[in-house]
Amino acid sequence: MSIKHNWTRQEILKIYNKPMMELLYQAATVHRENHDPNVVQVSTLLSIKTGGCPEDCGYCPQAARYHTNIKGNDLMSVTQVKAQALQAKSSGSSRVCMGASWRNVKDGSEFESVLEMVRTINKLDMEVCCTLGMLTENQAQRLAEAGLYAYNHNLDTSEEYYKEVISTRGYEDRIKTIKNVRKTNITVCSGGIIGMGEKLEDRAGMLVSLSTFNPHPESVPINALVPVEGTPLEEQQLVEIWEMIRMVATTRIIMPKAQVRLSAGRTQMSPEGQAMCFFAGANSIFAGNKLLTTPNPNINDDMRLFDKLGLTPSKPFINIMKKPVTVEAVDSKFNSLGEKPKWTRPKHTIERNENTREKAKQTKLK
Ligand code: SAM
Ligand code: DTB
Ligand code: SF4
Repeated sequence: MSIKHNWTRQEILKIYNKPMMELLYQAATVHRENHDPNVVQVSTLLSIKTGGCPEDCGYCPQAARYHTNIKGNDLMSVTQVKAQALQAKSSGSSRVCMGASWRNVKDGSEFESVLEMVRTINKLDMEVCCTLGMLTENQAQRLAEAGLYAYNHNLDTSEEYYKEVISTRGYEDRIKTIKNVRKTNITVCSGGIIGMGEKLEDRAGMLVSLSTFNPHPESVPINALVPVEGTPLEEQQLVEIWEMIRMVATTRIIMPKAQVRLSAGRTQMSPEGQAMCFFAGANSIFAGNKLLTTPNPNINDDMRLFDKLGLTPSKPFINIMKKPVTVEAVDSKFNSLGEKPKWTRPKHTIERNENTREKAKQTKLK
């Protein structure tokens, strides 16, 4: 089947709502036509800057305005990052994804350190991914020169439901950031979260936004909400495994070449449930005891599951893109522009977020 970039919500919902056995058969067929079904890519997350974020994302334990039990820290050093990357490599991981609790990247010494982290990990022959918030074209070019393999920036949900979860940043800016990444050789990693109280139409809406990008994102993380105490979404019901399977299968069918990543929420899933997600077309996971701030299955349990299912972790750089060449800082063609981009702040009121913020203020006063 040729790659399609004009999927509609109706078409996507029709796939999502198929009888389960039909859906699984179609997704597994598309998966085999486009990938080795016995190979799963393994990424390790590393929170290089944790907590204290100014944004109001209703799902996120790192938003400073809510009261969660996150121990924040300053930006990690390049040496610390190198040590963690080596550890990830020895446990079978082919990619390190560095996350920062930032609204957007700011030019300056911290960004220079991140560029050095990218150079360092690329030289270890691992794929390097970053998720640092909104990004200008110049910043994307500088990351590409340093040897970045992928940039993660999630749409999270549909444009309509996004407004009910986040008020401090706009959907358009997220799309703009992805387009800025596309102007470089960096691959795009973009997906979202299910289980935030959205309708099936919103899940389909998010998949419309992702699948109308041409080319499609090279990787699509599907997260199940991890409801964290103190966040506005703390009381959300856990996503049923069937919903995760349907979402993974639908993503696989409409974006056949993408790496579909079974992301947050795996501690809530049984080994059998995860196996069904792999059958439905998931071919990547986040491994390691921690995601950014919340628990993740133990790597030994993951490797035992791989053994039982006959799955092997993939080697780095076997997908679309070859290993990027790192340009050293002194040879860089792109200077820091000291930009101060005006990313939007919609600032509408989300009652759930406001109430949680108020509750947090009271708790902090006590
Ligand atoms: N600050 C940057 C940003 O927002 O783009 C990067 C880090 S942010 C934590 C990366 C992604 O993690 C979010 O876009 C969201 O999809 C996911 N995420 C955050 N908290 C989550 C949670 N509680 N459950 C599931 N996914 C979550
Ligand atoms: C993605 O889609 N999921 C990861 C990664 N990209 C950065 C993050 C999940 C975070 C889950 C909540 C936490 O651990 O803080
Ligand atoms: Fe900040 Fe990113 Fe969390 Fe939003 S998702 S609060 S931007 S760390």
